[in-house]
Amino acid sequence: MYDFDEIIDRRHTNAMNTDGFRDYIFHADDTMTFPYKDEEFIRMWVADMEFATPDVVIDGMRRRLDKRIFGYTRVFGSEYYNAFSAWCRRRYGWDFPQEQLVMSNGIIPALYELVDYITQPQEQVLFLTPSYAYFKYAADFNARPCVCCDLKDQDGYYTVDFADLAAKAADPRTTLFILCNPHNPTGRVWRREELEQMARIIQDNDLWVISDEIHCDLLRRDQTHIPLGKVMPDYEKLVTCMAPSKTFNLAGMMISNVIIRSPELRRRWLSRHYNFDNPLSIAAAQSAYEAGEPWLEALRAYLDGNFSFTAQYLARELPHAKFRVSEATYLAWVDLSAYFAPDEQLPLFFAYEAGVLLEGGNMFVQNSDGFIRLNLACPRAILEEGLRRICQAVNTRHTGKYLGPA
Ligand code: LCS
Repeated sequence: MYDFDEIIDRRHTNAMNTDGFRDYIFHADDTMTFPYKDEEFIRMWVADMEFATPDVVIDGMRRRLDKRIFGYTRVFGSEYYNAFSAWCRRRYGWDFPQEQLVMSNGIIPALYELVDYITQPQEQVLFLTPSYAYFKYAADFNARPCVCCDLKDQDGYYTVDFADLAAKAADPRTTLFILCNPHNPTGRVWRREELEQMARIIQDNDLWVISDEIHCDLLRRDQTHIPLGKVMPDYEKLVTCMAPSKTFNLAGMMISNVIIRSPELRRRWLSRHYNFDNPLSIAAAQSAYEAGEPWLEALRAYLDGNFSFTAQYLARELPHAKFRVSEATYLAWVDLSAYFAPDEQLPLFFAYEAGVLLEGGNMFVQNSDGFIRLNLACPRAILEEGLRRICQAVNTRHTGKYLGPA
């Protein structure tokens, strides 16, 4: 019914994925050359998908196109709220009042603003590492220091070092904790007990918390997402971010949901935020929440298949790689430290030696040396070719070297 094996040509669409990699991954311009033509790369980097957005979403945009006028637009009334809140109730058993919902042209811009609105200069922002780098950039942008709490890696299963988190949260300079729930890049779905422990630390230290739940719809089928808001039902200093962008491959539409409990923070947001939304994006997001669920369930099944395929492939071809299927996201987090020195520029190695674009190492702030992150949201045939090239490049380089027991 849905064809996730279809290979779609993304050239000439101004896609970051195809045209923006030199700048984003390598901080280079068009003069940077590779032994591969751009169209020969297997692209497993930025977190968008190689799958078409569902037809119901495109139909929603088409209905809006047919209205023919695209003047200044904002989410008014209850239709959008009804669609999105019903989604949260249905899927997460979680609810929030309409007045708490504000819109943003993306979660990154929301993080940049929220750090400004919430913290004072000298106050510091706490998050778990490895981390999606924009948590750090949001602090840097506002000239706020960061404090990082390294996750513990137990055979590829990441857990929170609660003693360290509690100590860093207790520092009086720490006033904001940004939680990635579920976690990019490790793919962890935080269990209820873990969220409860984090909640206690947040409460004990009276911290603000932003729970970035952008990946919450994309879980393996045996996993369940718990919004932090459900664990902290009465905590006012909580902001929750969710979006249709990852779920339905709509990142370029730039629409996301920010749920702000504190009336004071909401007032600050509404007085300073440039509050307009794209009319096509509203139509896309609303249609997705109203009618996109069957497609999402099929997508999740396909992604589960891509993860098991990857696990089998790596176990067979790269026995010293450590990999555990991510509980959430379409991102695989692979430990190649048996094969590479900690300071190796892994994205550069794989671009030159394998013709694969991926992210890795210090692109995830810290506690990430020797790791690569592979975007598995692509047709199986592309995934297979990407893995083949990655394994071949690593094995070619290491022919004859003893790497220790698998
Ligand atoms: N928050 C997290 C945790 C993300 O992983 C991403 C996208 C965003 C926010 C971006 O939100 P937006 O502004 O698009 O609404 N993650 C990406 C990544 O890991 N690579 O490319 C994008």
